[in-house]
Amino acid sequence: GSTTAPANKDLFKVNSPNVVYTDNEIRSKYTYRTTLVNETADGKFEATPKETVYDFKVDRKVPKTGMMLVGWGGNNGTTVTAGIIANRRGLVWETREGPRAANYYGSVVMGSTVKLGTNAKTSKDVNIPFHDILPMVHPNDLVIGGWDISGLNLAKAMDRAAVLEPTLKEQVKKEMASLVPLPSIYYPDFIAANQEDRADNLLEGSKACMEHVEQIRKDIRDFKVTNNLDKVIVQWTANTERFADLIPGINDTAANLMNAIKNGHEEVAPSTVFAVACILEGVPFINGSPQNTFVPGAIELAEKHNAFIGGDDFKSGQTKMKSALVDFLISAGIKLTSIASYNHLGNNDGKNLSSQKQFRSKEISKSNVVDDMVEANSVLYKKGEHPDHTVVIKYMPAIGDNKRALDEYYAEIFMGGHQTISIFNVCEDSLLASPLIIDLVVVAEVMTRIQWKAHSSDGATTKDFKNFHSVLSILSFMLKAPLTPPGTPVINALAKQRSALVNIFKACVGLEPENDMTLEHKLF
Ligand code: NAI
Ligand code: DG6
Repeated sequence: GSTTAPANKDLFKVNSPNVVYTDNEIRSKYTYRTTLVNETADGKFEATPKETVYDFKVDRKVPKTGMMLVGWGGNNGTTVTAGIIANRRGLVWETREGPRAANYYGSVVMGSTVKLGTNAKTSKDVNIPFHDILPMVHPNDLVIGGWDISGLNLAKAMDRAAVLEPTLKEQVKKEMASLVPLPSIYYPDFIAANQEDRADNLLEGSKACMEHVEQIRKDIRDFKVTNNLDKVIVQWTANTERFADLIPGINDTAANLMNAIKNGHEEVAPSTVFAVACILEGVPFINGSPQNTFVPGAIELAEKHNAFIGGDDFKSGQTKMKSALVDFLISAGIKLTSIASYNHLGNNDGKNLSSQKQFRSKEISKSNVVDDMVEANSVLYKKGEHPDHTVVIKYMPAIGDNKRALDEYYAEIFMGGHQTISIFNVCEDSLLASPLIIDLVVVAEVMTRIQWKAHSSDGATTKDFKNFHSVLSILSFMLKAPLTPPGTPVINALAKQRSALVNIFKACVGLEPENDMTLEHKLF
């Protein structure tokens, strides 16, 4: 059954005629202010402020939510599961540096704060946990399940991953051992051949078919019923697949994709079969890997079914730094001219990526992450001009999950000078990715409870509330190659991604975006 967030649990209440709280909903009327620009005949611009009034409606009932992971038995899958169990039980474990307690560091939802406003008496900023902006699922309450082509129970899989301290593993071992991944679909051509020896937990058949789609749908329904859940969110944290070829008549439209699955076409990837199953089941599906799971036909299918999708590829260490640092350099007026990014890692992800086609998927998602920032600065870069950018990944088994990311940023500064920034980033890969898995689930779940209406200029509104677009670009902060609604721009700059996330949530409670002007401290 559902659990209702009682009104008195809310950390704050907005005092405004534009915001109404009922037992079940928060309703806000929000004026969205933008600027429309016209280019004039003499090559100049005319900028016109524009206002659009929206009604937002947020369902306050926080549902009992399940998180199903594809690739549950991998490093991310086992680490996020053990991490949630440890948090739920408030575990403390010994390390050589002393005791450590469970936390959600690295999760924007659980670990960061948002400025609510300025204290009326002291004029100081009042910051609240991100998790309190809107009613949200607490990660401790997530019921976890999923699939893996490897049948090891989660305790053994956690040992295989070699990520967590033995003293922590010991405390979660019993519970982890009771968790066993469901059999999954395995089309060997899509992941590296070196993964074959772990593929022992398989549904029959080695290419796409409707039986696979139906089995995944049934697994989701069964999980929901068994655990008495209101909602399920599915996330792909399985191996990186190769890109699927885009073939007219096969994966270009929703109808063609469905036919391709029915006919067992070899270019339909397992991740796309999972996406299709989730879309048909009305369950949000998020892709944490770089491959093109969301072929055009899958996106169209999601739009048709009003189902939510998000992707691609968790943005955890090197790329997160890049999307902050490049934004800083270019917005500081410094001309970045090259980025060299080297990685070596020794986990199973690295082993899979040692195969050329799978590496290519990752190379693409890691390489396109500065385009928007470069394109936005026509002072530094001519049309079509780009910094050089190279991405290298090597498999080094000995270092396990402790990925090394070495970056050199080379830039041109004042009067022909140069600035070289070298970064040596030791990213404990799965410990950075696991909180992102949580953020993606929590934010995607909130998005299933937000609806909107627009007012036309004469004040009339559309009759019915609508969902946000099927493609949840609001998830971009957590993703390297953000999927956006067809025809809309991709934003990679980290600060902008966070602003979009925070300000959309604030708009839902009728609050203005944080503009950082702090005039109250400047004009008196
Ligand atoms: P992993 O290799 O430890 O885990 C992947 C799991 O997926 C394995 O247990 C494998 O047996 C399973 N698997 C493969 N194909 C499957 C299928 N068709 N159905 C069900 N299970 C399947 O990798 P890890 O480190 O957990 O990463 C998972 C994915 O997340 C990779 O694609 C990786 O590139 C991506 N990623 C990881 C980041 C990180 O920091 N750890 C960051 C960004 C992306
Ligand atoms: C080496 O780059 C392996 C990859 O799977 C990365 O560890 C992962 O994609 C995280 O990438 P980033 O660039 O966000 O650190």
